[in-house]
Amino acid sequence: MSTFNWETIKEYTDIKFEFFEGIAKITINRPEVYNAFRPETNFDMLDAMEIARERGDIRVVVFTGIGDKAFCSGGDQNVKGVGGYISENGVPRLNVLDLHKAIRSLPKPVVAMVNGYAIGGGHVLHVVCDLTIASDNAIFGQTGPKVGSFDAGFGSSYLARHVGQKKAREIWFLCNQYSAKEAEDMGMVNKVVPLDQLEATTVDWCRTMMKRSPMALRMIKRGLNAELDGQRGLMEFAGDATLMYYLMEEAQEGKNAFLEKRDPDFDKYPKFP
Ligand code: S0N
Repeated sequence: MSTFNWETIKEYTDIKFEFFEGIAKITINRPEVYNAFRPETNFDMLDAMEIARERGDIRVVVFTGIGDKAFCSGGDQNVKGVGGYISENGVPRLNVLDLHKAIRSLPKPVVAMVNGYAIGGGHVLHVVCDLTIASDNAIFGQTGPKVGSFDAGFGSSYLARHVGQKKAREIWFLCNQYSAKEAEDMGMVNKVVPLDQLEATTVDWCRTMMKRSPMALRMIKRGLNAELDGQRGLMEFAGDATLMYYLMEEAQEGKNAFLEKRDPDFDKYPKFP
């Protein structure tokens, strides 16, 4: 039971999407399968992420799972078919990858609030988030090579940035499970707290981030992503540099001169060393 007054932003079948004081919370709501995701769950989360991107009053996004058993247990094995997870219209998909891209791309911090098992694709989900806060009952691990799947994308390469190459290989090759404390010691969890303090701690961290400069956080996220994301990461970083340029009078002068059919006067703007 939450002590915070979360308001529903939009109703979905597979998730809850709520708002409280600048924080948008996406809760996977499939307790019967330990919050495993199916294609429709990912479509719901993608739609929520689009709203979170557009709404200026949403400053931080939190991912979690319903209940106290699981954050997310990965892809729903009941709908796994040939070529992917079978969506309601019969099409096989791996659209969780679109969610990973949306989390990386969102120009706001994304926090995984891990309240139980973070397993398989659920483990990848927390890895992809910017920060992870876990309850002391949380359990982490990959299962892919045991159940016929793998994530050689962010789920491996970004994980290796957190825990190092040897440990990342151990996590994937052995498919062992790790306690929250072990995950924290490895560097893939920021903080571990008792379950009854998980949401309050997460809200506290979000409130702290919301006191910081949003543009500074945005650029830090872009810079940290760019190191791993190649040309796409550089493009997102460059896009935000362009955004900041558009905010300068120097850029306005170029546009105004064009509209006023005159030569632009860029001499009047400071030239920094
Ligand atoms: C989580 C585990 C360890 C919990 O064990 P425990 O406590 O013994 O509970 P169970 O009785 O096993 O589970 C409770 C109920 O929940 C159902 N359930 C659990 N997980 C799933 C699931 N993933 N799909 C469907 N149902 C699930 C159980 O069946 C049980 O239901 P009832 O009570 O009706 O019997 C344990 O449950 C466990 O190991 N779960 C499976 C974890 C797993 O293997 N997940 C899938 C891993 N693969 C992926 O996630 C795919 C990822 C992927 O394909 C990918 C590929 C490329 C790029 C990215 C990805 C990506 O997703 O990231």
